[in-house]
Amino acid sequence: MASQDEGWIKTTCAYCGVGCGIEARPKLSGELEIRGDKAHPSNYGKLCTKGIALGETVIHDGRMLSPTLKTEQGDVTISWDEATAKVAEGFTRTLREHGPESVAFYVSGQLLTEDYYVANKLIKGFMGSANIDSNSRLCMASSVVGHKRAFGSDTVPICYEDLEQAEMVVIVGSNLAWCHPVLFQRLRTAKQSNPALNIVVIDPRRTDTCDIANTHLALASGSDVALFNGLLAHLAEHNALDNDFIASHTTGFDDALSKAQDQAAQSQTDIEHITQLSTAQLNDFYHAFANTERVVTVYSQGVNQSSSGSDKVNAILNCHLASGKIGKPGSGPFSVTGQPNAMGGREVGALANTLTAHMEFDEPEHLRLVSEFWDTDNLAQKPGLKAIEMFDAIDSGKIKAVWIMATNPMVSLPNSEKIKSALTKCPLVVVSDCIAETETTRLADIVLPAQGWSEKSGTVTNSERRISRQRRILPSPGQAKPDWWIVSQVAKKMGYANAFDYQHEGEIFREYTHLTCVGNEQGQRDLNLIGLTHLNDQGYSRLTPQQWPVSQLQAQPVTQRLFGDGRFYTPDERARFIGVSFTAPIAKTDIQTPLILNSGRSRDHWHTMSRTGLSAKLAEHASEPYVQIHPKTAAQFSIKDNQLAWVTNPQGCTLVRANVTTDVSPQQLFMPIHWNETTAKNSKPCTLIANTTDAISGQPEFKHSSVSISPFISKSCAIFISNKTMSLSKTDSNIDYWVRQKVPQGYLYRIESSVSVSQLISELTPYLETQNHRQLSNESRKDGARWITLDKEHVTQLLFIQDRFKNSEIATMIEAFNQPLTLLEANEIVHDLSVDNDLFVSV
Ligand SMILES: Nc1nc2c(c(=O)[nH]1)N[C@H]1C(S)=C(S)[C@@H](COP(=O)(O)OP(=O)(O)OC[C@H]3O[C@@H](n4cnc5c(=O)[nH]c(N)nc54)[C@H](O)[C@@H]3O)O[C@H]1N2
Ligand SMILES: Nc1nc2c(c(=O)[nH]1)N[C@H]1C(S)=C(S)[C@@H](COP(=O)(O)OP(=O)(O)OC[C@H]3O[C@@H](n4cnc5c(=O)[nH]c(N)nc54)[C@H](O)[C@@H]3O)O[C@H]1N2
Ligand code: SF4
Ligand SMILES: [Mo]
Repeated sequence: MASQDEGWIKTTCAYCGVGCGIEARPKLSGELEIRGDKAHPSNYGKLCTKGIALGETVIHDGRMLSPTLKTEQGDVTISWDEATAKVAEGFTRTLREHGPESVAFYVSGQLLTEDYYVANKLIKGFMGSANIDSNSRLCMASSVVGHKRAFGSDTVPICYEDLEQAEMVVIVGSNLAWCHPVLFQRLRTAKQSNPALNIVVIDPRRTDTCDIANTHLALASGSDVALFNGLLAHLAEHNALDNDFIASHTTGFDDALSKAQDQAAQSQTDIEHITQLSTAQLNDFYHAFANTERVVTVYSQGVNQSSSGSDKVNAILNCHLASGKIGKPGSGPFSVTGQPNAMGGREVGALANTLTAHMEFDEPEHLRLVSEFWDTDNLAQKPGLKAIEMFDAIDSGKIKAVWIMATNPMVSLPNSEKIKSALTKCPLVVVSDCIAETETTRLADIVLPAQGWSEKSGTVTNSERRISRQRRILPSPGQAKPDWWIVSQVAKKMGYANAFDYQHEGEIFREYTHLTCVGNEQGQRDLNLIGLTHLNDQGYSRLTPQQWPVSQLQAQPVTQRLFGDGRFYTPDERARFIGVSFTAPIAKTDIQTPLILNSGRSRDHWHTMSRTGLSAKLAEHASEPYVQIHPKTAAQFSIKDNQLAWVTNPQGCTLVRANVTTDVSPQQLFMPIHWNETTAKNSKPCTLIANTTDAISGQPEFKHSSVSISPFISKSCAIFISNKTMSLSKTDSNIDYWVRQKVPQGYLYRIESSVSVSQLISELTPYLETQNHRQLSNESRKDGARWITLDKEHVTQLLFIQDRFKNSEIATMIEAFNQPLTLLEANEIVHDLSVDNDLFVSV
């Protein structure tokens, strides 16, 4: 038996960009024990619910176990050798016949830096195409544009400590409490020890983040540019500018101010009108910002995922530059990253419009340096297509071969039907994932099993630019392989053996650190890892968290903020103000679609639920897809709390549970992004979201679609618990609604229908197991029918059908599930289920 402190392996959380350090230890049961790493400077031992539950999610339910060819006749298992040969042959042929514009990689912030680096090197360096984009396009692209426009580089200047050193923290379009919970805890603790810390939340919705806020500004959706332009004008008008900083370290101030003043001059009333905030609310906020020395502005998807996302970012950066609130302790703009390695992807350059290692396509010298470093004569010379353009090009047939890694675009890209049409038409769709059945793997020609968290090994970079190791802790199931290995095998088979002959992820990391130093001798670029270039395998294996730039390997975590010297990465080393003007979101409401749909995250689920969907504990917080709706709007549209409702627009429709709450404004609805066709019937907000984007960043406007809502009239309900997942298909027309929830030992399905109880019975009973199972049934109840399926001694299925269920009944069923028959017969549970035991018959 291991002692309290033996056997723990240090790694990093699988989820958000806070990048918490975790210690994990395998249990004999195959599960993992998890605890926070007290030595990690992101979290100092703290974890949130998702981090703590990681141990529950390393089960192998639903894992993809071997490379598979998807054919019309069904799935065919193939060897790695065959699979990588087929992928290599497919891409080689497409390149030969149609050129570099006909191929694409669509990758993800959930890849490790080593995976990302190799994928980017293969397509840009050797296939000669820059058609590689990441799901970071949906997430961080507007911030990248904002940073590059203002700073000349994609730099997050801040460190987490700044939140603790600030006197005011402005949180814009971020539900930090749910999405970056450990940072939120750090902020809450800072507020407890310094009650004077002023926290302002700017979000159309009331969220749990408001719990620690002094002020919540529920601005109109999409109006942030007007709000921050008003702030810039206020700073100028009230003598709150840092004129020395503006004069010595910036350019473009006059233009930015005049644009902001134009907005303010058409005047305060205009800003009030656009933002729907009162003069008092605006003035209080402006006054506090102007009169507080140390201010951090945290922002996230409420800013980035907008048709004016890039301008929103620069509107915020303008205010920090104008008041000199940057590069100083407790001060600065802070774009928090979403995925565990969103930052790493930006570093290696796995976006269509950047080259690599913070080098750019529009710098001939960078093209030369990278060609030389990779020893290639086929480096892509110009940017490729951004995610939305890429899927449009797949749909139009221009792109004929795509490789999707670690992302689920059928769920997460806007206009799901269009994505489906594109992937259905595309001659070659390769998908690398850990999970066999995702909406995207269903449309693949070849699927490749990747190692997941706890199996894979490499590095990730968090929101404060800190590089940490993710370490291998468990063996991987079946034939799952690291993503870098899969890409390298394909590269070798395409004829690039020399450039991809990696034996170990540490070699890739070392190569990447060297690349960050190329042409960077005078500190031309911020991203410089020279201090890590000498790491040998053992050093890599033991690597402790390092915040970049790394001039020297640090034994203890050190914290550094950037721009403290007022030097930026533009040619004249000055930051640039960018003049911005408010533009309204693209989707307009009208009589048919009078409401605005906002979408985002729920506390205990992660994206398309491939991992969090495996934890019974995490399923308890929100077990169904929902729509938040204001009581007035609910009354207007005849929708009752907890009733199912159709949310529709001409593009599509979804059916989700109404959650009537004053947290949203009367004009706005909010839907979570997590449920999709593998976990529910018809619940994806992306079905309703158009693929309109910010013109510069290409980031979709996920937070503002126009929709309508109407009640669903339910006549029958069922609760079906099974020890296996079931495929209730989208086409079962009488099952209008189903959603799957993980429960201990099985999966619970909530089902609702507009047909009668008896019709629903005939629809569902075919799903009962009969082979080698015994059934107890009670079909003569007035209000419905009940079945219990037994496998030897245990309940393996429970199916209850009636017109509605109380939550307490569902809780009792969950408890009864997978219990031995003797327990049922002891009557307690049978009694709780209010089933007359005599009525059970064995079949
Ligand atoms: N639990 C959980 N945590 C996660 C994730 C997850 O799936 N689950 N995903 C991770 C990822 S990849 C990301 S990118 C982050 C996202 O983290 P966040 O950006 O914090 O999350 P969201 O819920 O997408 O959106 C944040 C808020 O923006 C608000 N908003 C909408 N429109 C506007 C607007 O016009 N202006 C302003 N100011 N606000 C607006 C929404 O009401 C919402 O509350 O979370 C990360 N953390
Ligand atoms: N409506 C709406 N849509 C949104 C958003 C929104 O706010 N509203 N937010 C957007 C944002 S910010 C983001 S980041 C995206 C996220 O959207 P996605 O990236 O599509 O979501 P995930 O569920 O995280 O998909 C990751 C997939 O990769 C697999 N995977 C996990 N680890 C690995 C690995 O190591 N290797 C491989 N090969 N596979 C792996 C998982 O099983 C899963 O299927 O959604 C975007 N879409
Ligand atoms: S805050 Fe983010 S990184 Fe930290 S434990 Fe939670 S999900 Fe993981
Ligand atoms: Mo994200």
